[in-house]
Parts: sequence; structure tokens; C-alpha cells
Amino acid sequence: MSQGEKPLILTGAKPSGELTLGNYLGAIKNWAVMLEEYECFFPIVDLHAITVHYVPAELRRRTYQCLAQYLACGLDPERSHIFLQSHVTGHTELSWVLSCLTPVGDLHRMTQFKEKSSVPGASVNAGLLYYPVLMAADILLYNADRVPVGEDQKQHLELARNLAQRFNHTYSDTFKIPEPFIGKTGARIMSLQDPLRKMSKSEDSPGDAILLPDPPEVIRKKILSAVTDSGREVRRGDDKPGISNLLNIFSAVTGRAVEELEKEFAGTGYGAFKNALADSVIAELEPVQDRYRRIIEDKTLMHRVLKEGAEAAQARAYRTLAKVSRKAGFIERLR
Ligand code: ATP
Ligand code: LTN
Repeated sequence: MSQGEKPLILTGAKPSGELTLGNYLGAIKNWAVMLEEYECFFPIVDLHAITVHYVPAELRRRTYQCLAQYLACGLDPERSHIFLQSHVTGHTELSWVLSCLTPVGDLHRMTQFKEKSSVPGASVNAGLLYYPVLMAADILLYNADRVPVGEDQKQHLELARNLAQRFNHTYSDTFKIPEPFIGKTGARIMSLQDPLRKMSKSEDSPGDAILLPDPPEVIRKKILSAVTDSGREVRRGDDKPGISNLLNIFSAVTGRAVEELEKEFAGTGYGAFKNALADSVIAELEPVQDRYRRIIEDKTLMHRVLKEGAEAAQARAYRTLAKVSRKAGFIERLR
């Protein structure tokens, strides 16, 4: 890295539904504070979204929603590059070269592939199998130093690291080996109805997740009906996954330590605790929702962000792609 150049962070999210409080606390809120220290690339990975059954018009709508939610959550497009994966030439090209270095058995062994392909009635297409190679290409195309991911994506990041090493070994030193990056807060927000599963936007049951656009009364209702544990003590513990999750959320939203919250709510019972948590979540999301409502109507703004993001990303992607082509033995394109 030359002097004065910031390390590069890259992370992607699929436009597969409304973002949840889990995405916000576990990911985007942490990303927004990285803009000072890192050069940040935030692709919305629409090519990954078509590996499972989808409706094109829905994908388009969700892609705009995801972008508007990113901006509303405080990702500043003046200080980061927000773009669509499908707008940049290079992701699929590099993915092809990397797939020729990937033993197919490694892909069959991926946990996410096994889970998604074992859903009854799922049509298992080759894209679903190659999903992790495309993700590796997303990361290596920009030579990312660090990749913020949740637990569930660690195996995929490991493949990206292996592929970087394999490419460097097969051809010559080209890629940095990307490191995982674990956020400070909200690492794993669990479902409100089943605190042993993570809060996820692709779950069907509506009480599981708080969605960023949920109105205040819906947020309160979901929190009040969150599954709790036996007893009425507000404390963290392995025997209390429901209350522990709610305490984690409270702590991530307010920045207050769990121990401090335990003291404050000692002896108050679950009802008062849940109402106070609902107040905090509603207050945290209100400004995000106001901004979201404005941004989603402003196509001019969204298109400008995507255009500028794609231009910056493309410039960097072309440099890597040229290097990769040369090393792989392709003759340079004639002009
Ligand atoms: P799906 O629920 O559809 O599988 P997802 O929300 O897990 O999707 P992405 O949208 O690609 O997947 O994830 C964006 C980021 O949000 C990732 O960094 C992921 O680790 C993080 N994230 C998702 N759910 C949670 C959660 N419940 N708690 C903390 N972080 C989360
Ligand atoms: N597979 C990831 C999304 C994703 C990603 C990436 C994350 C696609 N490309 C590159 C980090 C870096 C997921 O499902 N959360």
C-alpha cells in the first residue's frame, strides 16, 4: 500500500428483501463509521440474488429499496462507493477465471449451498453452486484488505482467501489475501420468535424480524410479543436466549453496556423492559425512516449515486481485470 492510501474494505448485501434491524445493527451501522479509516466499496449484489427463484420486477424494486435504505442508514456516497454488481464489468469475468481454479467438490461442501439446495422443491442451478466463486470475485476484483461479514459468511471468505492464494501460486503474485472484519456491536441479532436462529429478512414469519420500514406500532407489537424465557428476571445468560437477545439489541441501539441495563431493569419484570426497548428502537429508526421515505421517491439522487459508484468501481475493476488477463495468458484486446 503506498503512503497516504487507505486500506480497502468491501462488503456486499443481496437485495433480497427489506433490511432488518439485524442488518442495521450487525452490519450497516458499523460500516457507516468505517468511512473515515477505510476506502469503502459497497456493492449491492444483484447477480447473487438470481441464484434462487425470483421475480424480475421484484428484484428491481428491492434493489432500489436496498440502495435507499443504505443511504438512509448513513452510508455517505461522497465518502464511499455504492454500486450495483451488475453495473461493473469484471465480476463475472473474474469469477470464470477463478472457477477454473476451484475444485467442484469444495463448492458441494459449502454449508450455504447444502442448506439452500436441500430445501424441498428447490431448483438447484449451477449459479447456486458457483455463488461463492462469484463472491470471491467481488472481493478480489478490488483487492480488498478487509471484508466485514457475519458468521454465516466466514466459509465463503475462506474460499476467497484460498482462491487468492491459488491464483498467486499458479500465475504470480497478484491478489492480497483478504482478512475478515468483525464489527464491534450487534454481531448476531437473533429472531424475536426463535432466539436460537438469526434474525433474517428471508424468513416468512412476520413476527421474527423488525424491518427497517416498520411503523412504530408494529415495532412495539413485535417486541412485546417477542419470545421470552421462564422467570421474570432481566439478565443475560445461556438459559435465557430470548432476554439475552433483547438485551443485546437494547445495548446495540443505545450504546449502553448490558450490565448497566440489567441493573436498571432489575425487578421491573419483562413488560416494562420490553416497552423501554420498543421506545429506544422506535427512536433510533425514526430518522432513518424519514430519510428513507424521501430518498425512495428521489430517483435522480439514486441514479446519481449508482452512476458515480459504478464509475469508481469500474476504474479499479478494469485494472485488476487487465492484470488477470495478462497473467492467465489471454492476448490483450486490440484497439
Ligand atoms: P438473508 O436473511 O436473505 O439470508 P442476510 O440479511 O443474511 O440475508 P445480506 O443481506 O447479504 O444477508 O447481509 C448483509 C449483512 O448483514 C451481512 O454482513 C450479514 O452478516 C449481516 N446480517 C444479516 N443478518 C444479521 C443478524 N441477524 N445479525 C447481525 N448481522 C446480520
Ligand atoms: N454472500 C453474502 C453477500 C456477498 C458478499 C460479497 C459479502 C456477496 N458478495 C462480497 C461480502 C463480500 C451474504 O449472503 N451476506
